[in-house]
Amino acid sequence: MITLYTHEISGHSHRARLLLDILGLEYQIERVDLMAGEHKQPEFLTLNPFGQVPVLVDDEVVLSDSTAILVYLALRYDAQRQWLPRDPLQAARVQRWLSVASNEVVRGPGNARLVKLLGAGHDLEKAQQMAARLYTLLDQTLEQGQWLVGDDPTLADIAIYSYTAVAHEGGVDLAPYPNVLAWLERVRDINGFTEMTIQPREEAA
Ligand SMILES: N[C@@H](CCC(=O)N[C@@H](CS)C(=O)NCC(=O)O)C(=O)O
Repeated sequence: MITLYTHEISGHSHRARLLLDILGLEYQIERVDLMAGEHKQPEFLTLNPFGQVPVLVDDEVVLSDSTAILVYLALRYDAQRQWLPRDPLQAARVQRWLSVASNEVVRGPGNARLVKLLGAGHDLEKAQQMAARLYTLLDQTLEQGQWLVGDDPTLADIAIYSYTAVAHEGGVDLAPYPNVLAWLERVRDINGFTEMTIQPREEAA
């Protein structure tokens, strides 16, 4: 059985959850109370010494880092290799966007959202400027095609989606980026898609 340790406010966690849902995998959610500091307690640190969600447990496998989890799930459970293509150049292009998801997305829209939602001590103006630069480039990329890499959605789209969908929560307006807005809708149309704002499963039950 797969278990995903998450918190509902976490865009990193949503990436992992989104792929689990799209692949139609059975899994359970273990909510980690970030506000209560549960992620820094010894029990959780044995799963991820960095003290961060998400963490995926799949039988004997314990894996942290959202993009690492995406790669693992795609290689293990997507026999068609749609989500992480076999072609070396396409795979490298997907990796390029996974790096953007771990860097520019976090430092831009991610940090702006943390300031606005939780009062985190990041420089809001700088984060919003980084977001504007990121979405200008993303908009240009999406002028060339429907998806970030190739003709079908890949891990690249999943990894960039989660924080982009809630960019407004960090005061980042996506109206100037029509290609990004249209792409968000295309991601929402993928079979199995689930939005980040849904209740954690144990509370919804
Ligand atoms: N590189 C990690 C970053 C994960 C991350 O920053 N998670 C946040 C929640 S969105 C967290 O757990 N923060 C708590 C902390 O860093 O203390 C990933 O991609 O999963």
